[in-house]
Amino acid sequence: TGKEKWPRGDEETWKAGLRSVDADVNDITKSIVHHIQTSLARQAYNIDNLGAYQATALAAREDLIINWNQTQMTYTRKQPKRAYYLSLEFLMGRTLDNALLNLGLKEKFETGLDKLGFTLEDVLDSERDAALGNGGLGRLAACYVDSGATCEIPLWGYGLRYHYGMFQQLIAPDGSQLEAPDPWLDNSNPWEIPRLDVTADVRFGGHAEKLDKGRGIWSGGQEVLAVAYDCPIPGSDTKSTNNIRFWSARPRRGFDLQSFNAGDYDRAVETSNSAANITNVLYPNDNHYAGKSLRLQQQYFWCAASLSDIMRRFKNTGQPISEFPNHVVIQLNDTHPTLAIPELMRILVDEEEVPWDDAWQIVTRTFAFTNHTVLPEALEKWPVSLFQQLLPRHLQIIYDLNWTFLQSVERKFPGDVDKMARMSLIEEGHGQQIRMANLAVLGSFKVNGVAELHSELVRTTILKDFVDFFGVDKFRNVTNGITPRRWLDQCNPALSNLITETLGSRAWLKDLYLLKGLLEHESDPTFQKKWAAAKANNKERLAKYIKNTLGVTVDSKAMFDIQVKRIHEYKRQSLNILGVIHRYLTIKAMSPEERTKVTPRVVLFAGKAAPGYWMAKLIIRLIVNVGKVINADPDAKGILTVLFLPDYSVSLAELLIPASDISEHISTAGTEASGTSNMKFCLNGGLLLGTVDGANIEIAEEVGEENVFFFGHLTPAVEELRYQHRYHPMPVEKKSPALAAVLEDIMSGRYGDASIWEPFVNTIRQGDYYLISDDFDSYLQAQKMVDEAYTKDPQQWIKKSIQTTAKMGKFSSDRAIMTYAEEIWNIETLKIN
Ligand code: Z2T
Repeated sequence: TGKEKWPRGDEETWKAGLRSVDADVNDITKSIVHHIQTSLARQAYNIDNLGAYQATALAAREDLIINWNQTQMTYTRKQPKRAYYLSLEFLMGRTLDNALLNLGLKEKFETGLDKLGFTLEDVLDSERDAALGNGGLGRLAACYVDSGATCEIPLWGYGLRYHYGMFQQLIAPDGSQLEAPDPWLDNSNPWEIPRLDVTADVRFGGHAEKLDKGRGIWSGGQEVLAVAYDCPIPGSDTKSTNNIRFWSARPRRGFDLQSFNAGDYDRAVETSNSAANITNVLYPNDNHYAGKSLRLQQQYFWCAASLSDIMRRFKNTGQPISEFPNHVVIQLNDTHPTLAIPELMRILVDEEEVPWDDAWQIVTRTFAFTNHTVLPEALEKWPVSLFQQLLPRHLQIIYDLNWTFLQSVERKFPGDVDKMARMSLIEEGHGQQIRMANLAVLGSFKVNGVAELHSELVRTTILKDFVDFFGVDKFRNVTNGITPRRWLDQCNPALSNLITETLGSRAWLKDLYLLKGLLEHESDPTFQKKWAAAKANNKERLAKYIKNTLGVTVDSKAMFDIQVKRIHEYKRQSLNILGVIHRYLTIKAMSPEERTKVTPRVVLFAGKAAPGYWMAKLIIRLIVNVGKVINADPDAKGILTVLFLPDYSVSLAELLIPASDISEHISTAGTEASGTSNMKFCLNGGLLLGTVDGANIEIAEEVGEENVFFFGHLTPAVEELRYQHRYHPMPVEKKSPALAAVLEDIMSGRYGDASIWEPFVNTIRQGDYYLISDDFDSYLQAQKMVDEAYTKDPQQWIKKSIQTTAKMGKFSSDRAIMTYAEEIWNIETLKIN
């Protein structure tokens, strides 16, 4: 009949069966034991930490799901405008600790587990990271969904359920990076809810036919089934619980029946393998476009499934299609989901029979686009030939859009053929290519960069023509943010408790500007002592981890100097390690008496290199081998330790970040779009050593220039410097004798055969695209200031640390997400009761 009464059966029985969310310790232990017994089929005598984790996760998940249901029901009833965050990466890390904190149940679970003979710490440590992302871009998406739920915004994420996340990094005895797969789903994933009934058919290949009025028909090829897996995202201290819907690829049932009929079983199985392949693995490239066919298939698979899901949900509201942009806004996380633009056109024009121009109106009121880099090697351009093969109908749509678009460019800038060529969606040349950034800008109503400097560079360089054409109002800035729940409360309980005790409540966790209340206490010696004790505690915690994993003893009283991020030439881990060698050579040249005056340092590196990025891997190898030599040298003992910590991850970041005295964010000016680890370190009271780049600039604006250590050339100088390198090269010996000495030391064989390092040394001697030689002396200067500030006036250092944390309010991802909501999405918050 379609309209059945709800609930079926007896309402009172239904109500009595509902589980309440205000559990006490007794309910919690009962629930954990229940899951051990019935979900895991295990018992008291054969349950280990992993089992206890799984049961605890299942118990906590019940509360998440209850809130999730409540939230989704409210959305369905109230039909608010919804925002969708399309991201190929969600770097979630672990979930249990975060879920317990957000639910306000951490203490009760701790007590309950204790009664069952487990420590919460061990249980939390048994969880594997969900590493469905490379670095900054993916972790940003995770912070944004956290803030969306916390700020009570109807925001869903859409992503891919990769079977293998970010590879596991191993360091070989010779110092090289090795990669192992990350089968993160092997222990089963308690945080996902399979929705085997929520599916979409996604077509690849076949042929496209054009009808009249821009309409088309796409048929044939092969269809792949997308299956939904939902992951609840709890807000902090609210019932509001949002969703990330991850798509998994499956061969369609009854698929390729022809092959079965023909008895060609092998071929049938092979094609079904290829369908499931689509969500097999995350591409491990950060800031680099590789152009693999399977990656394009991932992108389309995910865009098509997500849009069909969004369209189905919109249609359930009963609104006419013209209302779509008033109910739906879709944020494109970089150009990866740009195919959603022609796909929505295809759905509207071919399937909903909306006239072409009306459809384009709807599309361009629906999408907004975030750019995350200006590096040319990262800009996606797909060969037209590949589109022709996989997405023939989308290619037609893109050509048709381009035709109209170029005509309007011609009208606005008559005769400017160069401009037309630059703005075209198609790049001509040896084989045409589709410029995804141009398509993303054309199809979006707002475009934003991720920090002030970056957004300005977007407007004045890579998208300048589009600013001239559309007007500057379309091009905005939303400076990135981080969630203070995970990146302070969760990872740094020592400091979080001190802040809460000092400010008198936990309200700062949802209004980070309240941290400025700490300034009142910056000169109070008792408070300063407690502040320093929290840092010392975190350094000891890290030292213990280093002892357990690498067997190396580090002096937790030494200054901890940390650089953790993807290994990339533009991020200049090379500058750091060259500076370390300089420090080592300086120490070697000292008398034993002089050495006693050196400020002891522990220099820590971590980060993954893309498996195909040869130079980045060589830099890792150099760091590891320099560390080996220094750590074994009695002359440096107690004053310099250098370590590369393998397999950087969200969980390792949670251990490292609270333990830093100083962290390094030293990209060539103008290359790091924002950076977000800079924010994490500063929020945890670590000082910043960096270039005038990305969000470093805004951090300095907030915390005060006197509290950061800036060095190096500024963005406007970079172009000219590169020109000089190219046409008027100057030997390193002349530019920086200190750097020349370091390079010579590397080539002396001290860290391994010169032939190993020659290609690296040559990048600096020849071309030096990332301006190592230009910034080296200034970097050493800044490091000297760091040493002096740390040793000469420890109390002043603590004060700087307090001031830094106190002034980081701006960098909450709550502020960022509210800016998206108010200035881009035009969307309102919705309280869940
Ligand atoms: C990425 O992590 C970032 C940019 C990318 O451009 C790709 C990836 Cl995988 C295509 C980073 C930026 O490098 C970093 O500066 C920024 O903070 C982060 O995105 C989030 O916006």
